[in-house]
Amino acid sequence: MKLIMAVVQDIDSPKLVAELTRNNIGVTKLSSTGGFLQRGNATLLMGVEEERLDEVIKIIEKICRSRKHVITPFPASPGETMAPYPIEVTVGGATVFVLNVERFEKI
Ligand code: 2BA
Ligand code: 2BA
Repeated sequence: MKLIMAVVQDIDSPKLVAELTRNNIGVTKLSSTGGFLQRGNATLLMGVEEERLDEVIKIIEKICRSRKHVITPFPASPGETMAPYPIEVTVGGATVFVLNVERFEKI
C-alpha cells in the first residue's frame, strides 16, 4: 500500500475529492497553508493499493490546474522605505508525495 500526499489549490479540492470518491478512492482532506504565499491550500491523504497509484495520479492531473497569482510583498521591516512591487507567482496544480505504508489498520 502507498500513501499519497497531495498539496493542491483550495479551489480544485472539492472537485478532486468528489472525483476520487466517485472512483472509490479513500481520501482525507486537511486544511493547510503554503509556507511561501501564506495562503490556504488543501493537503489530501490517500491510502491506495499500489496498482491504483497511476490511476490516482491521472485523476489529480486531470483536475488540478496551475495558476498565476500576483502578490504584493509586505516591506521586510517596518522601517523599510522601498515600495513593495507586485510579483507574479505560478502555483502548480499539485505537489505530490508518495510514501510506502508499513502498516494499515482500520479499527
Ligand atoms: P469519509 O471519507 O467521510 O468516509 C466515512 C465513511 O463512509 C467510511 O468510513 C466508509 O464507511 C464510508 N465510505 C467512504 N467512502 C465510501 C464510498 N466511496 N462508498 C460507500 N461508502 C463509503 P471509514 O472507512 O472508517 O473511513 C473514515 C474516514 O477515514 C474517511 O471519512 C476518510 O477521512 C478516512 N479514510 C478512510 N480510508 C481512507 C484512505 N484509504 N485514505 C485516506 N483516508 C481514508
Ligand atoms: P506555497 O509555499 O505558498 O508556494 C506557492 C508557490 O510559490 C509555489 O508553487 C512556487 O511557485 C512559489 N514559491 C514557493 N517558494 C518560493 C520561493 N522561495 N521563492 C519563489 N517562489 C516560491 P508550487 O511549487 O506549485 O507549490 C504550491 C504549494 O505546494 C506550496 O505553497 C506548498 O504549500 C506546497 N509545496 C510545494 N513544494 C513543497 C515541498 N517540497 N514540501 C512541502 N510542501 C510543498
